Order: sequence, then structure tokens, then C-alpha cells
Amino acid sequence: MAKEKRGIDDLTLWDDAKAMIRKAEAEGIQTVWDRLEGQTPHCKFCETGLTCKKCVMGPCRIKPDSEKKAHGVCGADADLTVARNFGRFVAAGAASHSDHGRDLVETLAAIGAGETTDYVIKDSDKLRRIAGEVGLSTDHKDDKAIAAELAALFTRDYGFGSNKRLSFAARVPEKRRELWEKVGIAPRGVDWEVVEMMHRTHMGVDSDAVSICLHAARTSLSDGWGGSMIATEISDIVFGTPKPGMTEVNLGVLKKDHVNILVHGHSPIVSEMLLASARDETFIQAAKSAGAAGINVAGLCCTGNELLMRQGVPMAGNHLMTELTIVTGAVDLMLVDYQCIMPSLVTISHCYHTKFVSTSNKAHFTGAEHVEFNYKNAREKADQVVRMAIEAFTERDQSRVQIPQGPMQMMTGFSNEAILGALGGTPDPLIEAIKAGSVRGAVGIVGCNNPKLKQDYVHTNLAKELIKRDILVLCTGCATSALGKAGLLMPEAASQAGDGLKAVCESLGIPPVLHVGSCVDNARIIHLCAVLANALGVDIADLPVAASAPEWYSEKAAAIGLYAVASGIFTHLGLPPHITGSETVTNLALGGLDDVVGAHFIVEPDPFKAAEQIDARIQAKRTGLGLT
Ligand code: MSK
Repeated sequence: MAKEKRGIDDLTLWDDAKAMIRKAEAEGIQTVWDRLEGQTPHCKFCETGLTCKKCVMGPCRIKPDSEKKAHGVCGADADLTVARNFGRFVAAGAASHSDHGRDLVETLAAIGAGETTDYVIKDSDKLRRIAGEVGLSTDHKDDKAIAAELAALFTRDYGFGSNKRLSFAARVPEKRRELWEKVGIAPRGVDWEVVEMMHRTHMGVDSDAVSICLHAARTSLSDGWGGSMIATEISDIVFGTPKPGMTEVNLGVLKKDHVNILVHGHSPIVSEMLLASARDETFIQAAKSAGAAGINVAGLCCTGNELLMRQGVPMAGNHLMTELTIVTGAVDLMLVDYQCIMPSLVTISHCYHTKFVSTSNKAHFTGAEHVEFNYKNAREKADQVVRMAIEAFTERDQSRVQIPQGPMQMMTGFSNEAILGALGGTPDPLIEAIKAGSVRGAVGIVGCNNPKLKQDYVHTNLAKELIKRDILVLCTGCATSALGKAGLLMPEAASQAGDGLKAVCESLGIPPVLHVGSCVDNARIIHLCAVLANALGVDIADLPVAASAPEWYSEKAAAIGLYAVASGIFTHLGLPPHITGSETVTNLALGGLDDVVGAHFIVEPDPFKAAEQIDARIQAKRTGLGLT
């Protein structure tokens, strides 16, 4: 029997989204929800991880209970097939974050070599602190010399010529490092682990499901403590370490009388330069001459989070809002770098006057205009793009513009430096609050939207349930827009928290949900866990903390979830990955990993049930530490 079509109230929590879904329907524009309906029901073999197309003896579809089809042509069974697919899935996620990090390393090296004037060191103190932390001497050296040495060190972290240990492994509590060594999952090099995963999962190499899954954990760790952490720390050094500040969120951040430019993707390298050009008085005057009141830059997804954290640039929306922003008819230009950019955006932009501009040689989009940015030409290219946006504004049909509502206010910018700064420079007050029970624990709510779930419903209800239970929430990525739109990123939201958390937030003037950045900035969360564990002399797995990716969709989110678990953090997912065709792999994920790395996954689409399970885990960890 065909499944009933979902009503608009089942698609999204938000009025701004509903208004634009209706407008898209009226204007004959297909959105992500329409395409999901077209693709449903999904292939059960693919959904459960039981297809293999990694060689030309196949493709194979494994039917575990069939006499003839229980094995692929090579002899792989369900467990091996699922593990191979999952291993490559995680490797793609780790590669994506880490290749983003590589662009930052290249930029830092160019600053060090004097090959760019467009990018500079904005946070010299952090440059010197990080250099010292990874063992470089900074005495009598200028910033450029230190930048060059640090970039060279991080370059070695990517390869296999290093000492087989990532620079930031020094941050990991000793007990955890010893465990990784014992289990054989200590990450050696960022590219090394990804390449080895591709090798292991070639036909005829690693043919044991558990062994492949353990290497998936190692690969994810090279992302979390390698590529992502490097990306975060260099971004702070080059663009400034975030500090708390106020900004706005939802489609109301678009302005009918302004040139509207949206930045989408992940890398601050492009979006920071675009912002510098858009703030240039010459272009503001040019926009006014074209009949606009000014130039308005707003963000989407994680490049939006990068600008939000450091520059207070407003956020138009998360993953499922990206198409709907163009449907407002108010977007003059969308500038993209890479990751999470639906190819459909080009098609939708062609239904309006919107220019869609790609910038990276590794992310071309058929039908887009391509303006390639690099560290030598970035400002010149950003100027060119702003001129294109002003020209597009003159072609805008104002009768098609619909901006559904006013924006919500939110507080953002909680880097670890800012969090520790608010605590007086040490984690001790937070540790005391945890010991006293006023903050019972902390949970990172991270990740995407997935059109299979009602947009932002799980994010917001889970966060509300956790803060009620005196559990501090940290958020990154697309969860940020959800929780911002729900008003949870405002200090006033402390009134929705339990008495203990409420008192802590009110005394510090902070919200009960702290925005700590983009997807790569999940590295800030594991670093903060390491700081707390080191201060207490325990392992990360002993802390009353958890992670959650309630509405995840991407390979990157799988890598994040796995590095959280492999770092000792209990992790909730709103949907399972494509592994349920293997009992061995599923049981390992949902329990067996606890015996190996001290943490495991749970899968629960209901935010209220998920909150119960997370709370129970946090209470168990508190008891383990001798706390009530
Ligand atoms: S953008 S990976 S949808 S968080 Fe980082 Fe959002 Fe998920 Fe992409």
C-alpha cells in the first residue's frame, strides 16, 4: 500500500519554512521533500547496507537467509558487506573535514611564506599558544616564521612521515591514549587512515567485519583529533578566536531593500573574504547607486556558522532551509564553497534572478558561474562577486519577494577560550558545578537536518528536555539554527532550565545552550572534554557527558559520531546508518563498542525517549565518579 503523503506540518517545525514550501508549490518548484517522496520507498538492500558495487564481478545484493544469495560473488557475507560499506562511508566523512582542514594549512603556510597579503594572522596569541602546545619554540620568532613552522608540522600530520602520532594527541588524556594503543586505533596520520580504509575495503584485503569497524574508528579519530581540530585552530588563528556576541536567525534576516548575498558551505576562507568586500564602503556606495539601501550578508549551514561565531553575521537557516532561502525571491547571489550544497540549488536559482557562484576547484556545479578563489587572488575575486550581486539586485522582481517573518535574536561565539574565559580562565568553576549537581552533565547536540524527520523537531525537543534536567547543551552545525530559532540560544532561555543550570546561566549571563561553531568545530567539544578529564585525572569515558546527532544525514556526521564514541563519549543518533543488515556490526555499534572504547551509540528518533536514555547514562557516570 502506498504511504500517505506527509502534510506540511509533518515536514518542518517552522512557519518561515512552511510559508516558503507553500510558495515553492505555488510556483512549481520542486524541493528536497518532493524528491524524497519520489525516492520513497528506498531500496531495502541499500538501506540496510547489503548492496556491494565495489567490483565488477558484481554488483551484489546479499540476502542473509537465502541459500544462493547469502554471499556476494567474492564470498563476502552480510557482515563483511555492511562493514566495508560503513568503513568507506566514515572515510568519506573524515576526508571531507580533513580536506577542508588542508585548505587552512595551505593558507597558514602561504601566510608564513609571504605568498598572500589577503590573509593575515588575526590572533597572534593563539598562534603562539598552539605552537607551544605542539612543541614548537616561539622565542625570538615573528608570527610569519611561527606560521610557517606550524603549517609544516600540520602538513606532516596529514602524511605518514611523522612520528606516527598526531600533534594534538598531546591533548588526549593518558588513559584514553593508552586504550587506543592497546586496541590498535591510535590515529597515525590524517590521509594515512583514510587511504588505508580504501585499501582495506578493496576486495580481498580486510575480510573481517570487526577489524574494518575498528579501522573506521581509527579513521574517524584522525578526523576529530586531526583534520577537524587543525581546521578549527587555524581558522581561529587566521580569522580570530570567537567571542560571545548577539546576532539573528531565520529567513527574516534577509532584507527586501538590500542586496542580499548568502554564503553557503563550510570554509571561512571564501566567506570571510566576501564579507570584507561587502563591508567595503566603495561597494556599499555602489549598491546605493543601484537603488539598494546597502549590502546584507547572511549565512547558511556551516560557513554561516563560521561567520556567525567570529563576525556576528546573521544566519538565514540550516540544511533544509537552503532551497527555501532562494524561494523568498530576495537572494541576489549565493556564494558556495563545498559540502552540503544541494545541486538542486542551481536549478532553483535559475527560477529567479539569483546568481549561483561556485568558488572551489574541487566543487564545480553544472549551471553555476564559477569564480575560483585561492589565497593569492581571494580579495580580487570577492570584489568581483560583490559586483555581480549588485548587478543581480537590479534584475530582482520585487513582486516575487516574500520574506515571511522578523528574525529571532540569538547569542553565539562560545569558543573554548570564551567558555573558560567566562569561568575565570580555568575549568574549575564548571567542575565544581558538576560536582555540586547544579550542572549534572553536558551534551553536544550537533549535525544536520534530514527530510525523513520533521525539520528541527528532534533538535529542539531534545535540547529542551536536557536543559530541564540541568544538563548543559553545546551545539554546532545545523543544530544551531534550530536551537536559535527556538529561542534557546538566548540568556532568557535559562528560565526553561532546571533550577541548578538556571542559576549558573543567570550568574554568568549565558544561555543554557551554547553555540560552539561549525561541524569541524566539534573538535572544540572533544577538546573541552579532554580539558575536563585531565583536570579531574580521569578518562573522557568517565565524564557525565554525551553527544547527539538527532537529525543527521551526512558521511561527515557519521565520522563525527564515531570519533565521539571512540573518544569515550556515549552518542545518540536520530536515525541509524545503513548497517542494520549486519547483526554483528549493529550489535557492535549499539553495545559492543562499550567493552572496547567505553562508549557506544543509541538510535532513537523520539527526542523525549532519547533524553531519558542520555539522562540515565549521565547519572550512571555521575555515580561512577562518586557524585549524586
Ligand atoms: S552543514 S554536515 S548539514 S551540520 Fe556542516 Fe549542516 Fe550537517 Fe552539513
